[in-house]
Amino acid sequence: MSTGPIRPTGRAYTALRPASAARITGGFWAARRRTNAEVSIPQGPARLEAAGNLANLRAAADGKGTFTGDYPFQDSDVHKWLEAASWQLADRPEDDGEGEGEGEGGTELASHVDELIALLAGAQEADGYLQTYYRLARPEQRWQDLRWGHELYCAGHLLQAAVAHHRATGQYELLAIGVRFAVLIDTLFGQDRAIDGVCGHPEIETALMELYRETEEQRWLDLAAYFVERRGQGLLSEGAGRDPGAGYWQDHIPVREATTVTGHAVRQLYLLAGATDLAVETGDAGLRAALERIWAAMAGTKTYLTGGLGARYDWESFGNPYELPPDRAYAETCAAIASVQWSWRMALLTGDAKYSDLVERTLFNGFLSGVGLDGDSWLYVNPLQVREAHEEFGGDDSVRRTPWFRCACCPPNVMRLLASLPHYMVSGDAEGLQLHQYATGVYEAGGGRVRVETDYPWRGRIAVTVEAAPADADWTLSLRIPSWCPDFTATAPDGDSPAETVPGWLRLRRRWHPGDSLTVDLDLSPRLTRPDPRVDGVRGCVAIEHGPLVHCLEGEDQRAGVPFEELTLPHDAHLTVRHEPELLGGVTVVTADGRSRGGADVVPLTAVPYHVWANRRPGPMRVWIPRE
Ligand code: FUB
Ligand code: ZN
Repeated sequence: MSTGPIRPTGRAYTALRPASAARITGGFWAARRRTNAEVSIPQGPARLEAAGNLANLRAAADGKGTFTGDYPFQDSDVHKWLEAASWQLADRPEDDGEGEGEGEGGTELASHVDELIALLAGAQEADGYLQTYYRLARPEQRWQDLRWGHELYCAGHLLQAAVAHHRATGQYELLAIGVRFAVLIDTLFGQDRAIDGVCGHPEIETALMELYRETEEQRWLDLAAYFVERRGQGLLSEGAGRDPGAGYWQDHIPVREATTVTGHAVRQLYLLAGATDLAVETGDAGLRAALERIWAAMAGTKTYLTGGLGARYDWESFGNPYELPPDRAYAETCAAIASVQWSWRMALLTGDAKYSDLVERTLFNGFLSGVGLDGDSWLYVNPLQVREAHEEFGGDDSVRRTPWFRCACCPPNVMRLLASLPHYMVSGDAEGLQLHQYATGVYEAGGGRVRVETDYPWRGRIAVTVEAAPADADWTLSLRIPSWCPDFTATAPDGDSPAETVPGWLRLRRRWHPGDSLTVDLDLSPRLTRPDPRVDGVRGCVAIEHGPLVHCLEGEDQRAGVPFEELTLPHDAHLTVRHEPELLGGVTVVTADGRSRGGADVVPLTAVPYHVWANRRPGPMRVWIPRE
C-alpha cells in the first residue's frame, strides 16, 4: 500500500491510484531531496525552537507562560515539519545508499520526531483540544473567531502529520493525538451541533478525508463533507475586525457552484484539494464537474508561466483573469505546493494528463524556486521580475532568500512536499502503470514494477525497464507526453509502436517480460514562449523555456556595462543550450543573441533555470524579456 499522502479507499471512484511503492534513487530530484533530507528537515527543530514554536508547546503543557510568535497558527509549522519528517522516515534507501530513512541520520530524525510528539501530547488538553495560542493567549475563547483563529486549520495539519506518521512508521501515538482532537471537533461542529461554522482557512477538509482513508471510519468523511458543503454560505463574512469579504475565504459561493478560483490562494487550493478527495470517495458527479470547471479557469486565466498562483499581494489572493503582473507577482510558495496537491488529486480522479502537466510546470519552476540550493534559505513570494533598482524592505515578502519567516508556513511545507515527492510520480490502474513525472527510480503500481533511468530535465531520454508485470496477461505502460513537447521518438521491444491513443499519454499494451524496456526521447529544444495577449503586464515580451524548465535572465550572467532593463530579444532569436556543471550546482543554460534596446550591437544573453534564481548575490531578474 502507498505510503504517500493520498491513499484512496478500495471503493473510491478514481481513474488512477498512486503507486503502491515509489523510490527516487538518482538524478535531479534525488539531489534536491537529499538536501531536503540532510539540511532542511534536520534543521527544522532548531528553527522551531528559535521561533518559539516548541516553547509554546512546553508552556501549554505546563498550563502557564506566554505565547511566542505573531500568528495563532504557529503550531502548524510543527505539524508540517512532523509530516515531512514522517515521509522522510518512510523513504528507505535501497541501492542509492543515501537518505535519511535508516542508519544514523534516520535514528536521529526518529528521535526528534518522538520528542516533538511528546511535546504535542503534553500540550493537548484533557478534552482533546490542541492549539497553544488559545491555551496561552486566549483562554476561554476557543472557537469564537473562526475567521482568523485557524483552529481547524491547525487541527488539519495535525491530522495530516498524524496520518503520515502512522502510515510511515505504523506507530499510533501521533494518530491518537490527532483522533482525540478530531473527536472533539466532531462533537462540536455540524448543522445540528453547538457550532454551525467553517474555518477561515480550509485545510481540515482534506485532512479529515485522509483520516477517513486511514481509519475507515465514516464519521470523518461525513465531517469533511459538512465542511466542504457548508462553505460558500456567508458564514464567515460578518464580524468585527478586518473583513476582506466572503470571497477571500471562499465563503461567497458553494464549491459546486463556483466557476473559478477566488480569494486567498492557499485557502482556495486546499479547499479544492479536499473537495476533490470527497468527490473521489463519493463519486459525486456534480462536484467533479465543478472541480474540472474551476481548474480549467485557473489554469487558463490565473496561472503564471512558472505555475505560480495568487498574483495579488493584497490578501495573498488571486486576481482577475489575466491579472498576472510579473513584478508584483505574489505567487506564494505554499500556493504552488497546494496547487501540486490539488492537481495531482485531479489527475488521479480523471486520469487526464493535463493535470500532471501543471504539476510538472509547478514542481520545476514556481515551487522549486521557494527553496535555496543550500536547503536552508527560502522565498515566500516568487515574482517573475525583479528590477535593478528594486527597493528591498525585507520581511516575509522579500525577494532575497531568508533563513526563516515570521509567518513560516512555506519552509516546512516545502519539506513535506519534497519528502513525499515519489508519491507524485506514478499511478496505476487495472490496465497497467502510468508515468506522470520523470525521475530516476523504482515504481510499483497497477500490478507491475518499473525502473526508470533519466537525466531529465536536462536531457529528454527516459528509459523504462519493466521489472515485474503480469506473466499471463497484456499490460499497458503509459508515459505522459508533456503538452510543451513538440516531438518525441520511442523505442519499444520487438519493434512494437507505442501510440498516443489517449491525448497526453503514450501507451504500449503488450505482454511484458522482466527486462523489457521502452525508451522515449522527448524533444527538449529550447523555445520562445509568447504570453497570452490579455496579460497586459508582459505584452510584447517572450520567455525562454527548455523542456519543463522556465528560464530567466539574472543580472549576474549578463554582459557588464549593458543596463539590465534595456536588454531585449529578437522574436526570431536562435537559442543555444549548454550544460554548465559548475554553475549553481550544475544547470543547463540557454543563450541567445540579444540587443540593448534600440541598439544595433549584439548582446549575448544567458538564461538560467528560474528555479535557481536568487542563489547568488542580489540582483535583477526577469522571466519575460522585451522583444526587440
Ligand atoms: O494563514 C496560514 C498561512 O499563512 C497561509 O496559508 C499563508 O498564505 C500565510 O498567510
Ligand atoms: Zn507559505
